[in-house]
Amino acid sequence: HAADAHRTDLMTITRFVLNEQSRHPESKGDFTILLSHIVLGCKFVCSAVNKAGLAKLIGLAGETNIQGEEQKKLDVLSNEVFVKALISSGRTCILVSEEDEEATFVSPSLRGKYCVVFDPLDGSSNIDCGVSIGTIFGIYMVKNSEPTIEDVLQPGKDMLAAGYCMYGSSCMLVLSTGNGVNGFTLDPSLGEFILTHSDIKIPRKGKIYSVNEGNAKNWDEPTAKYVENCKFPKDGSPPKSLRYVGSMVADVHRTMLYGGIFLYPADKKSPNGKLRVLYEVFPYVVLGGTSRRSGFHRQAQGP
Ligand code: AHM
Ligand code: MG
Repeated sequence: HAADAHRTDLMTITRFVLNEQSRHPESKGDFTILLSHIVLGCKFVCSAVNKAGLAKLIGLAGETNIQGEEQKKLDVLSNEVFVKALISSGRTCILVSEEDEEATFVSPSLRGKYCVVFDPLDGSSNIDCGVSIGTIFGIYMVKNSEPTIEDVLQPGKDMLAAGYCMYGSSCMLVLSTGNGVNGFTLDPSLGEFILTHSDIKIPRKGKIYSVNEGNAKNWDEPTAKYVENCKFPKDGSPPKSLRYVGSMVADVHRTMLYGGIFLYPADKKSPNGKLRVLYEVFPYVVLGGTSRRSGFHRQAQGP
């Protein structure tokens, strides 16, 4: 029975990536190994997030990151977990983390061909109150045999793969290798991410807008007008609903599933916008570019 197949023939994320990889006969499995280390990091952070209260992990670690924000213990822990998991995969050469001021160059003996940019625990303002937070990552291929900083200063469209893990009411990992977007939910009893949302497409129309409206006084005119029109539509359509978690991973995840718009516009306070382009925005260029209803797909150049 088909119903039985659903329960007994599980598409784990590893199986899924191995299937994808078989379409690239030249591949040696390096990407699968890298991904399994990212998955380990996500599971570790998920477990730490769930136990945060219990394990007294919450609280300030007394450190400040490059953006001048106070780091929470969970941020520090998540960063360490990902850095160690990525280095030990033996498949990375440069790591760029939101929590580290400088890029990490992996020592030659452990070096591989992938560069990983990531925000280990995004949504820092939501850690202490147990609201959804997440990890965002993007993967580039190193260009030359000797890695340089140029290798991580590549356009978002050149990322080979990107994804995020949301530590929410369930733990979900959403991944794209440039050919569709797929979502996997962690089954805690198995410790495996299982394919639950295949080929995610952003609905063409949505009824939700998502923005920090507390910043409205600093917006420029077009942004203010746009948001005003969400609330008081000129064409007589019903007003949109406002949803704003304040964790980009959660706000964008909802937008991918329900449609609508998420925005963090530049304003007088942050003229370049608040979100950091390399590890908070580019990964979503990959995910968004490949999950549009229009059927637009990035050229599959994946691992
Ligand atoms: P963080 O890296 O310190 O967590 O900041 C990024 C977060 C995003 O997840 C979210 O979209 C945004 O900051 C929320 O900012 P604000 O609190 O200004 O609305
Ligand atoms: Mg962040």
